[in-house]
Amino acid sequence: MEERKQGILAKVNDPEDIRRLSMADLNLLAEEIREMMIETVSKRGGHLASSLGTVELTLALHYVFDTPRDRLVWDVGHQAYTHKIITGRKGRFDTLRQRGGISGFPKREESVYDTFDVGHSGTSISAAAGMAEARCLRGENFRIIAVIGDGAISAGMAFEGLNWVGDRKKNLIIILNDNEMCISPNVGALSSYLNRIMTGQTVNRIRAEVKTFLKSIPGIGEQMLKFSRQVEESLKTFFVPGAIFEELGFTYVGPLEGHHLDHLIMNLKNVRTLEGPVLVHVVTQKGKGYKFAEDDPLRFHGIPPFDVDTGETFASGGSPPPLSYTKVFGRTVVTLAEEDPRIVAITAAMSEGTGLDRFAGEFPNRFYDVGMAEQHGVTFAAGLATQGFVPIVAIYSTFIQRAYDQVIHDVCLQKLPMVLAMDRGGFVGADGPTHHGLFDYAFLRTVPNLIVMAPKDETELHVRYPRGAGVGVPLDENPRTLPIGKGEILFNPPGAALAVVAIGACVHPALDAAELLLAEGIPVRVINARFVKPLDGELLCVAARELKRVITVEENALMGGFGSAVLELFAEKGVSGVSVRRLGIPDEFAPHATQKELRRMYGIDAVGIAAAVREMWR
Ligand SMILES: Cc1ncc(C[n+]2csc(CCOP(=O)(O)OP(=O)(O)O)c2C)c(N)n1
Repeated sequence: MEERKQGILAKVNDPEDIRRLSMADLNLLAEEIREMMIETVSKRGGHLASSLGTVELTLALHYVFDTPRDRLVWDVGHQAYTHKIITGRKGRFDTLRQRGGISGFPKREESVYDTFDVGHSGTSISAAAGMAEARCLRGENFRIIAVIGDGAISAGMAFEGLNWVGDRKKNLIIILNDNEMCISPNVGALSSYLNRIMTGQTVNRIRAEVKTFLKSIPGIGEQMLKFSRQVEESLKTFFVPGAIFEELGFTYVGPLEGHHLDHLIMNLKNVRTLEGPVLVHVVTQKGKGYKFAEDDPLRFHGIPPFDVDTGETFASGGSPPPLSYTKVFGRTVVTLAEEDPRIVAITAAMSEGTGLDRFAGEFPNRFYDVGMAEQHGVTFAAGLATQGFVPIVAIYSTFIQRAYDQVIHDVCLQKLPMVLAMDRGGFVGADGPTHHGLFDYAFLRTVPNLIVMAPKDETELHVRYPRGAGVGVPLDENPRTLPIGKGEILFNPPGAALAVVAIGACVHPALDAAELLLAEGIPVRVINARFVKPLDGELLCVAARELKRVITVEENALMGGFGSAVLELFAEKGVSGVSVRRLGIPDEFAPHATQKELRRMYGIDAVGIAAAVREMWR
């Protein structure tokens, strides 16, 4: 049995091989793919539950459609592991999310089967729509299929895409992969609507209504009814309840059972023949086929390495790791909210990821999960702020990029009080370039009325903080108020003749570097800048004038980032004759690798900072 199973996946190198398989072998292949996925993710970590839920759907899509000629466009892309395995990357699947290995998301440079780079939600429909226009302009005739989850379709962009596609009437298929889950259970009116569809009540009611209506049309009605019954046989549910989508200009097909290959293949073959925009509603189960992931899809959404037999993640040996920034934030918000009833908290589908789940438990009436809708979340918070509430909006740095205009136009322009707590500031590690939070210093510091701060460790945690564990410093029982725009000198040995000015997660590595250097006879002053804006002008200008050599360190894009702000300050204040070197991320997208590897690569860990100091010291 084992040998036979291995045999099928071994024979599959691209979708052409799949199209030759019998239904029985396809089902075995699905099993083998699940095994490979579980095995690999248990070692590498990754988005297991979502990808387990799309095994049959992916096989059916590649079986029925002529990929790569037909374009398959994934939304978010975290559910595309089967797609990767059967499109020439089986042999490299073991390198998933590792430095130099394959990405956890579709990536055009990796394969011709990856039609669009993804990581953020809601892009598939618009990207597919662009491809559809290009196809028309060129007079070509391939199929385009966007695959989007019930969570991702709540993104504003997805609605914009639906609005466009329904109107343009071009051939385009949207597969709505509905597992009723976002990362946590899905929220929103559309999600409830899909839910009602799945109960089947609406299906039957509308079917009955349509049939009565058809029968009432003399002559033609009877014929249409007969025809529709035939089509219904194959499409299973022709008179469907997707009224919302139908009204928007789509032919709705579904709900289809997403784990029966024969049923999926038969229906997709019919869908392939339909003209105009089509929305196929496929019902899947997140975590399908692996008990632990089925039972706890939230934990297995994005999971670090784990034991396949128990489903448990591996505890790091030795003393317990420091608290994560996320945990510290989650606790602090609860403490603050106990004292201040004006505080409300908002997340965009990431209660657990941002640590707000604790707040949600304590203050359910003051907590809002707006779904994968960052723009809405920020402006919604602005609305609350106009009424005297103090919203704490917790969104990962990379996703706040989505709500840039809302931050400018709806919050800062109106001087509304709000805390934007940006988790995952800096490198995120294995999720890679779509998810690193490397631009926020640069794009936020230009906005008037905004204070931009990054804590050096968990005690200072406030506005933007990195992924992962804190430094391990003891937490202040009673958080102190930090004066706005004030930095601090942390290390100032006698004879210091160079200042390392660091911000956020780079402060502790700068201190470590300073200790290394002191042992070599190189005394440097270490400054924790704390604020990107307003900068502590006095502290920084005094250091520059006194020491004449300054190195800035940040885990952010150099262009327009913290170091640039320091240079602007020196220019404005007429500080001259000072050598400045900026350490950070140059003008490129950082790849996926561990946070440690990336900090090493970009020279912003203790070793890199020390090396930069030595060079300048000479
Ligand atoms: C703009 C944006 N916000 C948040 C996220 C984080 N995120 C990744 S997957 C996910 C849930 C996706 O749910 P769904 O689309 O239903 O797919 P499923 O995982 O259930 O298959 C979230 C919130 C993201 N990738 N992009």
